[in-house]
Amino acid sequence: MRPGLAIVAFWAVLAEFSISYGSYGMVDMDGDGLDDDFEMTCAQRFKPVVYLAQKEEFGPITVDTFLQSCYLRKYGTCGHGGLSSVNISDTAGFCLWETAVSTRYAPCGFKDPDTTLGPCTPATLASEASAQCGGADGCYIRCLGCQETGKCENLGLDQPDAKGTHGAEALKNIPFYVHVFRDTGGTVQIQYWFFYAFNGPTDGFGTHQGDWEHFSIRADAKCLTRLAYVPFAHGTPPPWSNATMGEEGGHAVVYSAINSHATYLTVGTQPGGTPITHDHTSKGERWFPDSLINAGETTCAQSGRRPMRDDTKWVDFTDVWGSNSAFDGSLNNGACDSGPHLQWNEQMPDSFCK
Ligand SMILES: *[C@@H]1O[C@H](CO)[C@@H](O)[C@H](O)[C@H]1NC(C)=O
Ligand SMILES: *[C@@H]1O[C@H](CO)[C@@H](O)[C@H](O)[C@H]1NC(C)=O
Ligand SMILES: [Ca+2]
Ligand SMILES: [Ca+2]
Repeated sequence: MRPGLAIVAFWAVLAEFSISYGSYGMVDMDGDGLDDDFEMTCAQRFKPVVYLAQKEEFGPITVDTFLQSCYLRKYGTCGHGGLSSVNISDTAGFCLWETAVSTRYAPCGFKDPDTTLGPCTPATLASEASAQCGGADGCYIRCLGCQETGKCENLGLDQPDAKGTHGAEALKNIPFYVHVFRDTGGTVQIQYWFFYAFNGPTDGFGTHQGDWEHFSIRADAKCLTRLAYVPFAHGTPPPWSNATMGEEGGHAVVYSAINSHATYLTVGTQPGGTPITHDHTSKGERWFPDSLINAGETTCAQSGRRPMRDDTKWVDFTDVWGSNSAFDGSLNNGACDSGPHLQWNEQMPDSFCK
């Protein structure tokens, strides 16, 4: 190589280095001001051990695998709403499409009022939804193969993908998704997000596709000492606490309730998501993945925060993560329901762009 070329090559390498690495060798792809290696080291240090319930049918799944079974659908002008009240004798354990279509789609002539926009990919889901649906619950994703079959009973409870992953070895390869950011007072908050393909019924309530749950830890600025934690189950979370909890090899132990996957610290009967239901936890399959996926931040133009990589841009998807079609039995009423919203920023301080 001639000397001139060597110099050009040197500058090209240097330019590339400074674009992706910023100053002082720090990599901050999600633009939150924290070194991404620090975020991952921190998340690995405090990752919990999760026990699924004994006889849990609906195990976790990767977002990528789940989205392969999904289509983005735009709501039509009729049949969008749900029933205003839950008639449990109608719906307990049975989310039949015949019932849902006859109650929700009567004003639509009992025809499918919604439009299929196309398949979903992790990288394009959020941008497609925002461009074609306005990003404010103008769409939903229809998953578990219900689009191909045209209809599903019970939101697809019997579809093969609803079962997710089982067995300690296979579960090692199903990551927790993590969200790490600088919290109030210079502390670091680490959120561990657990994703399941299906939420089974709890005493007749809560059947839906797609299920996001999480557990949070707050650590000191250097991420060496745990300061507090909070398990999220339903509704208002309990206060942050550092009370002694179960541990295995220095890792916190949490329990995922059967069907609802709500997170608890103990085994047994737990207060559920409604005044009349109860969650049940027990020590079934152990889920302690080797790798974690740091999905980064949701896009915030003001601060420059953004998803970690192209294939984690799904964090920006603001519509529901499962079918809300009456043709799959969704009554949209809490018993036979649409998928959940991913509340990635719910526990961030208000000063953050949410
Ligand atoms: C609830 O559903 C049952 C069975 O379909 C029906 O007999 C009953 O009248 C319904 N109750 C109300 C309050 O709509
Ligand atoms: C919180 O509990 C953990 C585990 O027992 C302990 O290591 C840590 O020092 C505690 N944090 C504080 C601030 O006391
Ligand atoms: Ca970062
Ligand atoms: Ca982050």
